[in-house]
Amino acid sequence: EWGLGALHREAKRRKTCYRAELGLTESVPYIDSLLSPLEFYREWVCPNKPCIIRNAFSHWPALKKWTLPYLRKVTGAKMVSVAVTPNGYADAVYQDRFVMPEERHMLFSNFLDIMEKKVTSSSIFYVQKQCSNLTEEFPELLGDVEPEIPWMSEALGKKPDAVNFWLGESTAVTSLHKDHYENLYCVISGEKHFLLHPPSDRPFIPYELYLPATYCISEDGSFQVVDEKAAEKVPWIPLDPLKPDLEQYPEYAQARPLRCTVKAGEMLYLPSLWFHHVQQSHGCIAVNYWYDMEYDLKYSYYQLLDSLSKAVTLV
Ligand SMILES: O=C(O)CCC(=O)C(=O)O
Repeated sequence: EWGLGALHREAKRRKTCYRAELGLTESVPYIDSLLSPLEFYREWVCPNKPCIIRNAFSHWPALKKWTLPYLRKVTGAKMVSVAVTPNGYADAVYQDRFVMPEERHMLFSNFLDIMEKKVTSSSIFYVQKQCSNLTEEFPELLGDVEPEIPWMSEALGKKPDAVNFWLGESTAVTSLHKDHYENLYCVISGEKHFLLHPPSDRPFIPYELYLPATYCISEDGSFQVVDEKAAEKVPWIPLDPLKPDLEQYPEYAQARPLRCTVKAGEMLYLPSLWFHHVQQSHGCIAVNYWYDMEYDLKYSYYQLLDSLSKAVTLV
């Protein structure tokens, strides 16, 4: 007999089946031994499933060597790009704009003074330039890691598009977004806290169009949000998954975030098109490898889901 209770149970069962069919789990699984490139491709890349790999880079000198004093000794005298914001949010929605950080060129040793709390500032600093900044701005450090992850390059048949270096304050947050990369995210020291959504959660995640702007610091030290000239609007996610506004975005209640902490010595495989929001412990050091995704059927289906989600929002 199909009473309301039975209908609810059936709906719940179907939802569970659909999540299981998509290979979605309640938590991010750990793997301890390194698989062959083919096995890794078959078991994780193809099904687009995240995992945390232990001991994937235990041979890197960086794990022992990279302390803040060591980084100061090796690269302290160099000018590097640092994202500076008043609130810790670079590339995020603020005051109805998509606001990018002030990109400050500064001596790395001055940045380290802030990280080591030798100098205080009301601004928030994060080395997070995603243009292969490890190879471009910190080549001295490359020998302590690897220019690519050999088994991933073999699995995907390509080299990484970017190798990025991340170091920042605990108040620096990366807002919810997704990338078209297969991402191998390696934590060297400290920890990163990821909140993840599978691409299939797209219908529940709001996007809106925003004029792009940049934080600019004035002489008195206050920040202004300055519009980019003649720029097109940017689609971005206005929702903060840590305190979602369910009155404004009720669909988000149906999304199922997965949370995981990636500790020093661990590598997160973050598949392409997964939404991620990232926080960190103070002074966390990380390196990640972005491999361009295959624009295959998975991508086409995601594009279809994206178009359908937009169409439903417009109705
Ligand atoms: O570590 C972070 O703050 C952000 C990482 C990220 O967004 C990425 O690797 O795509």
